[in-house]
Amino acid sequence: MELRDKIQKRDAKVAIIGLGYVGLPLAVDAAKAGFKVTGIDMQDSKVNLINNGKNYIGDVADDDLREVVKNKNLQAVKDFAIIKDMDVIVICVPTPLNKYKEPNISYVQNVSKEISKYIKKDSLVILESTTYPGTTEEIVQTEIEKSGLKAGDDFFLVFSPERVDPGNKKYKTHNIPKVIGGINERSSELASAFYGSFIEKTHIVSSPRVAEMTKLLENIFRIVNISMINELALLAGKMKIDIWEVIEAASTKPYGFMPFYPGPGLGGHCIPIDPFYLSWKAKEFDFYTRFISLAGEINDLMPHFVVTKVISALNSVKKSVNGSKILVLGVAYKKDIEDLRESPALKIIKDLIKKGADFSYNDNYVPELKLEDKIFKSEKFTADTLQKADCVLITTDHSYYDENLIVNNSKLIVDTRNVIKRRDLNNLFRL
Ligand code: SAJ
Repeated sequence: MELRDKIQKRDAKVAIIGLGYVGLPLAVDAAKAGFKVTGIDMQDSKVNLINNGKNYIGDVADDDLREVVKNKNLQAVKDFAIIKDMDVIVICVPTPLNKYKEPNISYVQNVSKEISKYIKKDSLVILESTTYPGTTEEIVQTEIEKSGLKAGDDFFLVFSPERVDPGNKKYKTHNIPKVIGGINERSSELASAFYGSFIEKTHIVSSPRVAEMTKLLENIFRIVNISMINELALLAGKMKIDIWEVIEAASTKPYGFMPFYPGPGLGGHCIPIDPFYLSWKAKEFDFYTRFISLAGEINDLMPHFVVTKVISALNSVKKSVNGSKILVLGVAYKKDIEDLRESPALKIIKDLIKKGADFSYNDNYVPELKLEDKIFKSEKFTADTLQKADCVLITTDHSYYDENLIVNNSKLIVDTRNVIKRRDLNNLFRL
């Protein structure tokens, strides 16, 4: 098997299409494993940064990127023509939703068309972008077979879901098992040989659809459980029960329980997005995925609920949002990362500004914030900054937030992330 030998010997030339938070870590890891990797991205900025050894993804080590660029194991281009020399082609482009929460599969479609123009015989194509079951065969295979090559014989085709947990210090590309679903056994074996050269474990399933569904199950599991705990948090609040204490107690159960935590809403580029790829596809089968829809509704409500919490907090000291100085602590969608995508903090901030709040924020991971047509700069996290605010709203639990500093210097605190563990404060309003 020529391609298999090339992979074993690291002679296979690898193209990674889409150099974002999935594609760049993968490109660097494959390059570190000894493959000659060419990243393809439509953005000049990304291509230039990479070719100058400049990193822009938090989960990639600057030195690693610099090293593989310096030793010429990684380069970036914009032009798809390079595909004609490639043996392994991995698609890591976005699969977003449009404003009606319907899949926008155009990036995958367009890239598949480009690959079809240049693909050579006996190459391996892998789709990593999270999508609905059927995409690999209905979109990628259909487009690439327009080249005249037959999937499974003339080229090999696999779906292998990306599994990236931004900011996770323990689980990186190399130690997160890789699920692989090929359109035939040879496809799966080749993908397993490729990933197996820099990922500790691979897990082969019987088809791309199983692999596509696996990824969706992982993320639907999260969105449903996060929305469930958000709903219980709303109820517990009304019942004057501390939901955080309840979760801590339930977590003592050594089996059959996994803690999820209430929050200001659901951010990130995966959990609020991916499940709606399945609910959309399900309609083709006259099937309505009610858990996903309900989860989406509850999570979408949380930012509004947080704004009402701020209103209640200010009301308790006879103040209105209008004209009050509100300091938001944390705008990233989760702790200790810089990513703003779908961040619930942004929805909350826009609503507060619309209500007349005098808004400022601190987020050491996000030095400046562009909202509508204004640019805000992150304030220093100091006693002075806290004292100036009429109300401090904690929306992201970055590790650097010091509970005592906040408690000792804030007039009012709305805490959506259980940063303030003390329960004896009458100026503290919590989820
Ligand atoms: N969140 C809660 N309560 C929780 C957990 C999360 O409110 O108990 C919120 C977070 O604050 C965040 C959002 O949900 O706004 C999503 O958080 P997440 O922990 O699911 O992390 P993501 O979206 O950055 O990455 C996830 C991966 N994370 C984990 O498994 C912990 C994983 O689900 C996927 O590998 C990845 O998305 C992906 O690429 O799909």
